[in-house]
Amino acid sequence: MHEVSLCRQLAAAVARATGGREVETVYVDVGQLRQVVPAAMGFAWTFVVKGTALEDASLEMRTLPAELACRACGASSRLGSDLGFDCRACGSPETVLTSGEQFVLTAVDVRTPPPPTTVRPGARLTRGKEIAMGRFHRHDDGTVHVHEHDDEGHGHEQDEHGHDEHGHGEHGPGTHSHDGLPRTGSAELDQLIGDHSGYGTGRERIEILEDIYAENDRLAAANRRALDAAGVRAVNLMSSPGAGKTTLLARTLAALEGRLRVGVVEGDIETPLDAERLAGYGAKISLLNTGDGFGGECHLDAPMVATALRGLDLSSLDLVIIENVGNLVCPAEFDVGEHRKAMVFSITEGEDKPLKYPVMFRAVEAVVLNKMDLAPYLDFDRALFLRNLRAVNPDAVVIEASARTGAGVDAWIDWVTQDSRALDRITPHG
Ligand SMILES: Nc1nc2c(ncn2[C@@H]2O[C@H](COP(=O)(O)OP(=O)(O)OP(=O)(O)O)[C@@H](O)[C@H]2O)c(=O)[nH]1
Ligand SMILES: [Zn+2]
Ligand SMILES: [Zn+2]
Ligand SMILES: [Zn+2]
Ligand SMILES: [Zn+2]
Repeated sequence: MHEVSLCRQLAAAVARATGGREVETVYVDVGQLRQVVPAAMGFAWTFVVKGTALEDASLEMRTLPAELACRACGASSRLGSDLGFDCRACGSPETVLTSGEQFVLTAVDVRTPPPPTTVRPGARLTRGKEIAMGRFHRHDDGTVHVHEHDDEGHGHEQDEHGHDEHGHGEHGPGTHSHDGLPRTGSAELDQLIGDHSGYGTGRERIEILEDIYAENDRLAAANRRALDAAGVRAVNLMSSPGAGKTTLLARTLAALEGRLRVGVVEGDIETPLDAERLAGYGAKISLLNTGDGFGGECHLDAPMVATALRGLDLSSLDLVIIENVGNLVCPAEFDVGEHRKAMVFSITEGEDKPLKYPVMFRAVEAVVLNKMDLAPYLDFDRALFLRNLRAVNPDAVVIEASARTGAGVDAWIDWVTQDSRALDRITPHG
């Protein structure tokens, strides 16, 4: 499940940011186009943190709507439920996404340790090591004092309980009560009424703003540098399960054998089956079983591909094709260091898929419309599919093919080899 993988990365980021402190709440902002289901996210979080130091940490997720800015008229608008990317104001397709793809760890609440020294309740200190939110905390004026706030947490930044109004800067020991009870004039009684007596731990909010994809993107850039240094072009090939990636790759390798030095990164959840189907064409295959130490991911990410690339001698290759895990959701979200993304779409999948999986269909430069040999037996509406595709991706190259019969595969081979340095060694087709 997509959410499990995201929660794993999130948990790692939280652990990095909090250094083993006890975490109460994790706050994330998730863009609408990340296609994260809040309930599934909550379930995945519970599953991922079970038995870890984050076991008791709860997850607060906020969904941010997708927003478009129009290059033609300047208007900004929200993506509608139909997920069309045209400007709502003027209808222009020249829009850029300004929000909706975030996945950001914004903050965590951690438990703060009890105050290091015994502090007389209500005592006014001038120095505090910790900006804490709880009984022992510091205010903007630098005052540190100890008193009880309601246990459900409060934000001094948001001024939820109105410190400004009651002026912590001015008051002396034991002269205020947060719960609105009248002062008795007796410091001792005020202490009791206001329950300023405890020295429990408090809560501190740590602002983080870490893009969960940032770590992946750094490694993707490193992969790309390694490929570039070796003069190798890389294509990330994606699709839903069974659309025909491996069948198309087998034909591709057969056609390029002896003409272009090809390496394949084969991403598969559990089995070596796809890799075995690609053996015998002279290509180097690096198998990545994502169930193998990577926790059964539903996509390839940059660290996995970095591992796989180490299994290929890049200096002896011209082109690397990465067969991603069959999945229309998250593979598109992870830059693995490729130069171009393409997808195989089987005409058995239904014309509505571009609208249901816009992130995938937007991410690619080429769509292979596969299993065209089945067209006579299906009621696939090609024009409707193309209309839906154009609504989310006006520029993608569409290649109609049958990986089974080989029809149209030449056009795909032209596309996939088009900027490989050894292109001049390829004899023209036909
Ligand atoms: N009729 C027809 N069947 C095809 C075509 N391409 C692939 N298939 C069949 O579709 C099934 C899945 O093909 P694969 O190549 O394994 O698909 P895949 O995308 O690699 O699948 P995963 O790696 O499991 O996601 C196989 O039975 C193929 O023989 C095609 O053009 N026409
Ligand atoms: Zn507009
Ligand atoms: Zn206070
Ligand atoms: Zn496959
Ligand atoms: Zn995934």
